[in-house]
Amino acid sequence: MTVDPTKDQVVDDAADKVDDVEDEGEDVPKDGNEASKPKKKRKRKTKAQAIAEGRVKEEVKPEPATQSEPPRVGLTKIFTDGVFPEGEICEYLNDNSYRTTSAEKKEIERLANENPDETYQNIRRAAEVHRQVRQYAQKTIRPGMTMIEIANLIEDGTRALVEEDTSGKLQSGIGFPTGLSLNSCAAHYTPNSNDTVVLKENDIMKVDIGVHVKGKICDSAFTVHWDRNYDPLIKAVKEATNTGVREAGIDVRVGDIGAAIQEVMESYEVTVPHTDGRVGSTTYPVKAIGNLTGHNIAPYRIHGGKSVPIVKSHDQDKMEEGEYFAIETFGSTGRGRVVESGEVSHYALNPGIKNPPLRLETAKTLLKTIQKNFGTLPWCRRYLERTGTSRYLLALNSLVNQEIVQDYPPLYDAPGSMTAQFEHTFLLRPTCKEIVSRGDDY
Ligand code: 57R
Ligand code: CO
Repeated sequence: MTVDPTKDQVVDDAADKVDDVEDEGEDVPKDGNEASKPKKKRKRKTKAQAIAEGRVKEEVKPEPATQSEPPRVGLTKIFTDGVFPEGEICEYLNDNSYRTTSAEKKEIERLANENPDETYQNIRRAAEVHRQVRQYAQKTIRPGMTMIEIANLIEDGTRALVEEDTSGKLQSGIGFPTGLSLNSCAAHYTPNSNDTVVLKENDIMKVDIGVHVKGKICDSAFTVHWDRNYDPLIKAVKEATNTGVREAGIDVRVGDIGAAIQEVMESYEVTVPHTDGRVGSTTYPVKAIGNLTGHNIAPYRIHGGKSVPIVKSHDQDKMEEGEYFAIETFGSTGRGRVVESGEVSHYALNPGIKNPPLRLETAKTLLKTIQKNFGTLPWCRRYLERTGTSRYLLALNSLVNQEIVQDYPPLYDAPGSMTAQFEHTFLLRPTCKEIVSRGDDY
């Protein structure tokens, strides 16, 4: 039934039947003669009386809650009807413009949304968590904070708002480790628990946040900086990502998207005054990082197997109806290429692994912990430690060496270079493109 949560008394359907209920002991003829029994006179009782007498249960539907600061209110308490905000809707163009109104395409969408695992509400709920958590992150992150403090600020918010499922069923939670890559590090850095790094005023930090509901992952990233000299780098990457998202569509070749991204990205330059005592400044062309890519997203898998280049490429792969994509672009004042370096924090189970034969007992136990807590979702050492796991490094390295677990070392451009990233997740719906992670910030 529909209720008005602003009314103070709201009763369930049972209360609608109280009018037909007779009070006990009333209207019984004194002489016991059935024939002389007067016609039952029904006394109307109000719902309020019935509730007061405890004969019907009062079911007060809670008022929709508002978000707290720091954010800790689960989104199902705010969007109590289970309807979450749509992302930015973009009509398909040219050969695909028929999709906007096609009855066949609308029917395909309707059918998909009948399945609770496939409805768009899952990814939209993940995306709304993303927007609320990043809004708080953007106004709270300051130089002087440790990387651990920043990771906790984001992850505590995400876990609360998405109402993290810790039962092992993986119905909702963090989608991948919070990326907090600094300066020449473009991706795959999150602090391990012994990290002592403190954010500095002249750092450029890529904040990559992942949220999932029923395995539908919202993957979106932004960059924070305080040194105004780098404004053009940030603008180049933001525009390049928006270009990629705009160019994307059903039947579009990913190589063509890469060319469009690179064109926009590399139309910018950055001029930075010398800080080593020399007079003057150096101007750097902004380069797209050629060996990083966007990717499609499959259920519980951050990388679904298709890549979206961010430089011109002859990749003939096409985007297809129904696919989810994360388009992320990386700009750099360096070489425009990254290499793996430094201590690893990010890992993921290789897909298709079930019960491999393992000699080490500790590796068997660790694999079970990983399967139960993360499945094929990426995770980091801090997340493993939260499950109560300790002294796991030998067992973990053995799983990595046997290619059961994949490690993802941090990715660096040249020393002294600066890199930036923006990223959005979108759906290639049968009838339109929906940029689920779009916000008023980026
Ligand atoms: O978006 C284990 C993760 N992803 C977290 C996110 O692309 C991803 O081209 C993967 O935790 C694993 C890339 N790498 C080449 C060097 C092969 C990176 C770009 C950044 C990132 C993090 C990504 C990449 N590939 N998959 C998602
Ligand atoms: Co991504």
